[in-house]
Amino acid sequence: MFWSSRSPFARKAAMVAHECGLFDRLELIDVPIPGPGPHAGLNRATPIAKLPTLVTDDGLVIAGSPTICEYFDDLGQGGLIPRAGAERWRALSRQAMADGMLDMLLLWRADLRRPEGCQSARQQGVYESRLIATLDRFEGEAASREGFDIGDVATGILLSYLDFRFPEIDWRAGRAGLRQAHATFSARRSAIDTAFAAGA
Ligand SMILES: N[C@@H](CCC(=O)N[C@@H](CS)C(=O)NCC(=O)O)C(=O)O
Repeated sequence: MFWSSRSPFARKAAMVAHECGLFDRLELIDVPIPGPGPHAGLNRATPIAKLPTLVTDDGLVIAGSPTICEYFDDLGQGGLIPRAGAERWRALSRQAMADGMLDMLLLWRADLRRPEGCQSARQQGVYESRLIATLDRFEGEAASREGFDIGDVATGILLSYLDFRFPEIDWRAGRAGLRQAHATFSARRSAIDTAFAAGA
């Protein structure tokens, strides 16, 4: 699997592999982001060159973290993605919301790295208000959450990414439910073994 220890989407896929008992069978190919140039292996596997991308021993290319997570859950019978009913759509939608927020955080971070005059304060304000609303939604649901599914993996990674790349955002303040849920998430073996590593 093409991945980076700094990519939240790659971490989600790696964590799901771990939860499904497949982590030891994964060969992780580190792709620096931003890299010095195109990565030949990744570009050969997928024209959009996104992390994570999985190539199976049979040569099947599986693109996008939700698809890769589903593949692992299916193969390893991890039970992280409910098979049917409202539970399935709830879990997948929570994953989609956390992933969508992560997409915004990547854009926010890219904007923050532009020279000051080229940044968009208005757009950053939009990212911030959506982040607050999303975290408040997750906080509202935290007390009634049971079990551990793909939505919990994605939410845990979103919160870890905030700690990793936006340490100035005190998302724990006033969100005791999420704070507790994240402490439990962070103690899982799969979270420890796939933790973000500092770097560029
Ligand atoms: N929707 C995709 C998003 C993947 C994504 O944005 N990956 C980032 C790393 S976190 C990436 O590959 N960035 C490099 C680039 O876009 O050139 C997924 O869930 O896998």
